[in-house]
Amino acid sequence: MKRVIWALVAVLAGLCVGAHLACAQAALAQASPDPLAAASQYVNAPKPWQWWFPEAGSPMQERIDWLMQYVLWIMAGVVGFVGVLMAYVCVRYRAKRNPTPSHLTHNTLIEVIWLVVPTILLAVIIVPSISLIYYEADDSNPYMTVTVTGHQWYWEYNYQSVPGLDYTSYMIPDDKIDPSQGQIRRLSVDHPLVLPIGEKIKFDITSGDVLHGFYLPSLGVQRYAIPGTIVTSWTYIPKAGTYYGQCNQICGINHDAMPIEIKAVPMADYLAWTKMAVQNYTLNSFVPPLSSPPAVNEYADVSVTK
Ligand SMILES: [Cu+2]
Repeated sequence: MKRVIWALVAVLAGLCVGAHLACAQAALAQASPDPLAAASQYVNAPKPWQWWFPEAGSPMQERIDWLMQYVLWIMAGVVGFVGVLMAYVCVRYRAKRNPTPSHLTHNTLIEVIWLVVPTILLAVIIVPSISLIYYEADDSNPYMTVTVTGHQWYWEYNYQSVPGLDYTSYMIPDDKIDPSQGQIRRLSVDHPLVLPIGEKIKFDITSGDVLHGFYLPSLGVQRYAIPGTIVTSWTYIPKAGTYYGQCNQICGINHDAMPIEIKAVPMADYLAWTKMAVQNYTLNSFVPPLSSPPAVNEYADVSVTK
């Protein structure tokens, strides 16, 4: 009897493994020939004369947008109310119209109101603020983790769940930008950070030299990259597309030349891309044509030498 049970368990385990493999293969089979093609359908880049936040590309940025407007309207109400009150008092109680001023110094009702109302306002601001801080800090149970290392002046991405996948990402110099390929001056890079959509992705952020800033405005991520320590953050991108960020901690002469480009693609494409990237992107063993930035930043140098 025991043998029969063990045999059944073995058959079931075999079926499970087989099903998993079949799933993985099916996912790979769905991948399009260019694994990054899906990312060009939607481009979340800054627009000329843009003055508002970028379109939110993650739930975190949606919540930041919401909280910003929520607090903004409360502030607008307070400023408006105080402004109108000041104007009224200035006009109504000016010396000409009110030659004998009142000597009243206390009014219990007003004093209670001006303590209680701001307390209520602070309470309705602090509850969603603290809740958002906790939400941002919760990087538990990610699907995958990428170690992001800032260097002078490029980014390095190490995929912890894909052995050997560790590569550098350099800005494409201005004279090599090809707009017909969808490349954007000062934002496009040679090797973007590729992430699957619909999964929680954790970032372990650090630096190899000086302070950098890993800043992804449309995803609501902003963390310092600090030498010798790891600061974490996370994202979840529902929509396939291309998202941009920049180093936002002044880190030296080419600080402006280390943008972040993220290609968010469906899982099947992501898996297909990792296979390709492991073979081609290994750090220090693959020197792509554009991976080395110019020895000096022409623009920065011009301003320095002038
Ligand atoms: Cu930097």
